[in-house]
Amino acid sequence: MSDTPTLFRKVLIANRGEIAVRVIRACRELGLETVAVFSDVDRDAMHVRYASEAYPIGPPPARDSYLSIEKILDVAKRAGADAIHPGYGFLAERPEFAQACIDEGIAFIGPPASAIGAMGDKVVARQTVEAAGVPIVPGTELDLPDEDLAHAAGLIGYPLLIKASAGGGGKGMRRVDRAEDFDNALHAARREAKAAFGEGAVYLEKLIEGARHIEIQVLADAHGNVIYLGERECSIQRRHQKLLEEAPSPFMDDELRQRMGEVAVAAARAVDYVNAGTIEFLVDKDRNFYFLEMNTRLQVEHPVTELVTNLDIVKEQIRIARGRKLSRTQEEIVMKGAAIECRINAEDPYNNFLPSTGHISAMTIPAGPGVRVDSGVTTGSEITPYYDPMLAKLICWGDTRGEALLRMRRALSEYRIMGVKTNIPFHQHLLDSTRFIAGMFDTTFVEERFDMS
Ligand code: MV4
Repeated sequence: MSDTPTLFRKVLIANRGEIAVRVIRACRELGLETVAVFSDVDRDAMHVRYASEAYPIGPPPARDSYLSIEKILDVAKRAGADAIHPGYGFLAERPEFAQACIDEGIAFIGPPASAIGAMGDKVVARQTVEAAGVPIVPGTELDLPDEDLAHAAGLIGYPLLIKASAGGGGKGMRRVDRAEDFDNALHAARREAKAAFGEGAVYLEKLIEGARHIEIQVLADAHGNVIYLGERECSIQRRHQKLLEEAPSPFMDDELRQRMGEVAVAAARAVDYVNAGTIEFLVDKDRNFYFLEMNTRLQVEHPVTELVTNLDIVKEQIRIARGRKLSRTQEEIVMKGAAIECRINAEDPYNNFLPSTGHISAMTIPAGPGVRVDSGVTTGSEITPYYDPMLAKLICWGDTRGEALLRMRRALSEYRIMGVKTNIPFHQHLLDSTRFIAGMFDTTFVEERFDMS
C-alpha cells in the first residue's frame, strides 16, 4: 500500500435513498463535490437534489440502473469523479465492481476486492477466520460431495443447518431436524442455491438455538491499524430483515465486548481488511460466541455506533480511502450512553408487512434532543415497488438505554407520514413490550413471541 495520500475532490455515490443522502452529507462537510446517479423514477429524489451534479443511468429496475457497473463507471469518467462510494446493497459487495473502479484509476471507498471476495464465499470465510483463531460454529469446511456431507451431518448431530456457500443474510438456509430428512433437504438446498446464486455449493453448521445476533463494527486503515467500535444488538428482525438495532447490546458486558472485539479485529486482519466492516456473531445464552459472516460494507445500522462513539464512520471511510491513518486508536474509543435505531419502512404491519407504495402527501419528521433522522424521502416523494421499502431511520440517543427508549417513544409519536402505510405502529408496540424493555429477547422474539394485535 502506498503512503502517498490519494487526493480527491469529487465523489460519485453509486446508490439512492437515505444512504446516498448520508454519504453526500459527509462529503459536503469534507468540502468534496458529489455526483449522484439516478434511475428514471428517481429523477426528483432527495439524493439527486443534495448532490452537486446528477446523471441518469436508465430505467427503474436495479439491474438496468443501480446495478450496472458499466453505466456507473461511464458517469464517473464523464463527471471526472476521483472516488466512488457504493453505500450498502446494490454493488457494494461485488468484488468485480471494486476492482473495476481501481482499474479505471478511481478510488473505491470500501475494502479491497480480494477481501470482499474472501468474505463473500462463506466457506472460504469460515476457513480463513478459523485459521486466525476466530470461533466458528461446528460444521464442514469444504465444498464436499453429498456422501461426505451426509457423513459429516451424523458427526455434527441434529438439528443442523444447510447453508449456501454463496449465500448470506439467511438466503439459502435450511434447517434439518432428523437424519432421515437429510438427503431430501440437501438436494432441495443445492437446487435452491443453484437457482439463487448460480452455484449449488453448500456447507453444514450445527444449529445454535435461541441465540442473539450481535455484530462488531471494525475500522481498518491501509497502514495496518485495525480497531473495533463496540457492538450492535441486531436480534430484533423478521424474516432476516432487521427492524430495530441498538448499541450497546443490553446483553453485553465489558469483558465479553473486549473478547469479541479482539476476535473481530483478528477476523478483519485475516483477509487484510481495509476500510469499514462488520463481523456478525451468534451469541448463545451461555455467552459462547460464533462467527457467522463478515459484511464488507457500510451497514444500514451504522448510526447507532456513531452516536455512542461520537465518530463519523462515513468520514472515516473517506479518510481511509485517501490513505490516511484512522483518526483514533483503540484506547481513544470511548462509548457513551445508548442509541436505538428504528427502521421506518413503507409496509403494513397489520397485513403481514406487505410493502406499501404511493405518494407521500405530507410528512412531519421528529426532532429535538437526542433525535437523528436519516431519511431518503421528503413530502412529495413517490414510493415505488422497485427498491427497498426503507424510507428512513429514526435514531435516538440517551445517557442510558432507558432514556433512549423514552426518546424513541416520544419521537415515534411525532412522526407523521401521509400517503403510504408504515411500520411505525410495529415499533410503538415493540417499545411497549415488557420483554423488549427488559432486554430479554433473541432472534426468534419478533416471529415467535410478539403479536401486533
Ligand atoms: C445460524 C443460526 C443458528 N445456527 N447459524 C441467519 C442469517 C445468516 N447470517 C445466518 N443466520 C443464522 N445462522 C447457526 N449455525 C441462526 C441464524 C438466524 C439468524 C441470525 C442472525 C439474525 C437473525 C437470525 C434469524 C434466524 C436465524
